[in-house]
Formats: sequence, C-alpha cells, structure tokens
Amino acid sequence: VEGREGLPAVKLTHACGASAEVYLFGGCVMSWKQATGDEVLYVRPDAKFDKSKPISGGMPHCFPQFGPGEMQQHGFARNLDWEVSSTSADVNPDDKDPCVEITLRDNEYTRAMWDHAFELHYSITLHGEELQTEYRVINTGDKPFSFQAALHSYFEVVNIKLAAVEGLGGMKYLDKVADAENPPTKEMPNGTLTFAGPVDSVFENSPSEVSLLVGNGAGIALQQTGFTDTIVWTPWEDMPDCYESFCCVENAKAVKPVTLDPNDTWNATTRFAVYTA
Ligand code: TA6
Repeated sequence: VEGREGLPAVKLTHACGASAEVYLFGGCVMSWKQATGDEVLYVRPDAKFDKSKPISGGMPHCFPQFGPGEMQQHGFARNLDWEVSSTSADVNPDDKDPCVEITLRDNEYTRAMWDHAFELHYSITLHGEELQTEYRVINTGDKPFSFQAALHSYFEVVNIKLAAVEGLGGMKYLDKVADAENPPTKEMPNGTLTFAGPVDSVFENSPSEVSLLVGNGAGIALQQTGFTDTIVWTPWEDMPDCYESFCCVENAKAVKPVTLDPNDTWNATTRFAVYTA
C-alpha cells in the first residue's frame, strides 16, 4: 500500500479487524490498530516522511548502535529502505495470522560507516489483536562484529502524567537525564514508574515482561526474549507540543553489545498485547 507521502508500506489485516502498517523506509511499524480501530502507537507531529530523517514515531529501529556514538544517533537501520523478503502467503498459505518479513543487508552506504557484512531479518505478525515481531541478525562476513539493537517503540498514552510502567520496580538503571554521556546508576523504588518530569532510563537485564499503563486503566504488555534491556523515555518539555501524548518503552540489547561470529545468528522476539481495564 502507499503510506504517508507515498512511502511504500505493507498493511497486515487480521480477520478479527486488527491491522498493522509497516513502512519499508526504516523498516518501521507505523500503525497498529486493535479490532475497534483504536491506534496503539504514536507518531510525533514533527515526523518527516521525505526520508530527510528517520521517522519519529511508531517502532523505529536502533541498529547497529543505540544512542549516540561512532555513527549517526541510533545507527543506520531506521534511515534506509528495507526489502520485503516474504509474506504470510509465502510462508504458509493456511496461516490465519498475517505476517511479513522485511530484510536489510549491508551495502556501500552501511560499509562506509560500519565495515561488516550482515543481514537483518525482521518479521511482523498479527496474532489476533497482538503484534509479534522476530528479529534476526546474521553475520554473513568472515570476521566477528559487535552491535546494539532496539525497537524504539512510541506508544500513545491518555496523558504521560497519568501513565505508568509496571515491572521495573526495585531495579538498577542508568539515568541518562542526569548525565547522557556518563549516566549514573540508580535504583528504582519498588512499585510502578510514574512520570513527573523527563525520563531517559536504561534498565539492564529487565524482566521478560513489562507493561505500560496508558492512563485510563488500559495497558500494553510487552513481552520479549533476547532483548535483555528496557529503556523508558519521555522528553517532557523538550517537546512541548506532544510529550503528554506518548511514552517510549523500548525493547533493547543496549548495555552489553552482542558479538557475533561469522555465520552466527542472533535472535530476539517481542509480543505486544493490549489489555483493557
Ligand atoms: O531511547 C531514548 C533516546 O535514546 C533518547 O536519549 C532520545 O535521544 C531519544 O532516544 C530520541 O532519539 P531521536 O534520535 O529519535 O530523536
């Protein structure tokens, strides 16, 4: 289908009425709707769709770098055109869950920044109203490489001041608001994380399930395997026009990069499910 400003996209529609839209630019899930038509994800009003910058919203990728570093912020995967490698019909014609797999491979542009041969396969499935992803990095070269990876997911909330994240109570985290370059280690109090100012916190070895309460009793459960870390981000007054409407809860392998030998594969999965009050 045609996405915003003509960007090529793939739309998945489940028989139950749920749907998802995946943009090939950045390999970004831009929309995920429940059977009621309610949108779960958030796209910032300043998002650009002319490829001049990564799309600010939905579920952008961070690969092969998380945050600032040797290359552009959050790496190049969110800035490039991915290819459709298979659709559910190719995989299993009887499968009732619509699915698409998209792929990013090294090219001259990526080699100039990061001189490694790789394939990144990312599949998106609608299992009823649930959104499931599988993420696979393959080292197709002849030397090991290290990378970080994240799904930088933007979720719509009723109001950030009413939102909360459950599942991270008592954990140690890096506070990047206190110092982005050299974040101090702090400890979360027990209970839920609520918001009264900017938060940019990296939780290493977080539980395999956390949930975001959106402010009206409903929530989104995030389950993962392979992504060991969770990042919670709200920019607060840095984005006065929109900060109240979203919260980023990110599944990531960010603190300790993965090192992959030639021909080896690294895998991570996520399951996102909305629950009502
Ligand atoms: O994941 C949180 C974070 O790394 C923040 O530090 C903030 O910079 C944010 O991502 C947004 O990054 P972006 O490059 O999309 O503006």
